[in-house]
Amino acid sequence: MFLDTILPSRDDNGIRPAIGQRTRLSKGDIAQARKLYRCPACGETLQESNGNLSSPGFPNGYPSYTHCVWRVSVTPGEKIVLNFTTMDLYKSSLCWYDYIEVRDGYWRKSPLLGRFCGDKVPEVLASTDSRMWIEFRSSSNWVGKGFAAVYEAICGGEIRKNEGQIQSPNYPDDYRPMKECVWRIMVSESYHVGLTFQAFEIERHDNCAYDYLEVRDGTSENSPLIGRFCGYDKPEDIRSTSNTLWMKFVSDGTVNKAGFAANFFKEEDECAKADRGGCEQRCLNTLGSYQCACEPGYELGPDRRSCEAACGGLLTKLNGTITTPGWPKEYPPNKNCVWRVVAPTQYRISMKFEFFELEGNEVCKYDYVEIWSGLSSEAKLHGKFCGAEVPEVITSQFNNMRIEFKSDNTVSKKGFKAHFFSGISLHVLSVGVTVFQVGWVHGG
Ligand SMILES: [Ca+2]
Ligand SMILES: [Ca+2]
Ligand SMILES: [Ca+2]
Repeated sequence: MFLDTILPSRDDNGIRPAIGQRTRLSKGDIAQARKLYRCPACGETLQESNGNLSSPGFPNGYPSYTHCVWRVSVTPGEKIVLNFTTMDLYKSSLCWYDYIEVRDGYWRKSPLLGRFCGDKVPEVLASTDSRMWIEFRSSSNWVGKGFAAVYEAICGGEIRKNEGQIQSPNYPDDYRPMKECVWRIMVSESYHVGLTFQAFEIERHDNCAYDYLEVRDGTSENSPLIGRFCGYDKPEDIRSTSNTLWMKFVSDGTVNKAGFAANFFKEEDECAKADRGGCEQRCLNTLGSYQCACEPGYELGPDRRSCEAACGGLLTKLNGTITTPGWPKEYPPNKNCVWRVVAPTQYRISMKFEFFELEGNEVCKYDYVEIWSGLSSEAKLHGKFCGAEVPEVITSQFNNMRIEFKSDNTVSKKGFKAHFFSGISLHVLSVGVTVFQVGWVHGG
């Protein structure tokens, strides 16, 4: 309970204006706040999806030295279309004295869409994004009408760009009911349109009868249907057959979700071009890019284009041959090959080099091969070899062997060719020394 002490006098209709913050900011509060923060004395921020604005005093002229700013802000993903319905300002050269300026953005330095005065009604203006800045200034005291305009938020539209993002209106907040947005995407000729979804949440229905996103392969609603999507699973990547893609988002009267966000971009099949993307062996086209690949037994080189012989691997046969990659040609630079030879327990593995030629001398700091007994960190190093001297036959301690070949980034030689043999070890001396002779007993 409170007791009125001071009351404003009644207005012309006999109603006392509300003061203080009883219901909302009063006209007096707003005028005070504007003065305090040096805001324009008129204009406002408009956030509805449509509305109107006009010069002070419209249609009975406007006072001199007036400054008004209107900021129109609609939901992200929509554009603003501004339509002047009346234009009657004092006319001057370059609209020097009285004018209205419309800018494509949220502030006074956004790109200028137009500066107007006189009595010619401007053409319809549209923003590229969801905000518009409208500024009115007068120097003269004009007895004409002033100006009036209406605006409307629209979604969708024609997009001629090679890449960009498309969102449902108001994304990532819920879309509004009863929306229909149509986008026509057009990228450079001879390309395709690629579309990938980052987020997707549209009211679910088995046949997408309520809300949906429809995508078609072409320029119109009669083009071949790629899909009608709803629910919470992101649709697969989409690729058009030509350079156009048609999209329509529809929401019904109830249940709104976050909507969708998708990137579009120009896509080409690099693998269909004459140089197949520079791939030496295989070319795999992807949306927005492509990859090279190699035939079995080969792997991609450091340039991700060429293929070089693969190397290393797990060998479980009792005997076989290993060679440096590219054998009998020079091995490639920057290779790291690891072979692991594993034989049954009781067996020992022996490695005999038939040919050996690596860059380097005793130090083996450029290219080298290392032979280890055992596969773990406790493995025993039998030797680190380089140069042109063929190493002696090496026999493993136990039933496995690890051969590691490394080449640095310059100077390549022919490499090596080596044979390995596995056999059961024989204890021939009473002290238990394991002696091994190549090919003694072949396991079976
Ligand atoms: Ca709905
Ligand atoms: Ca591609
Ligand atoms: Ca080298």
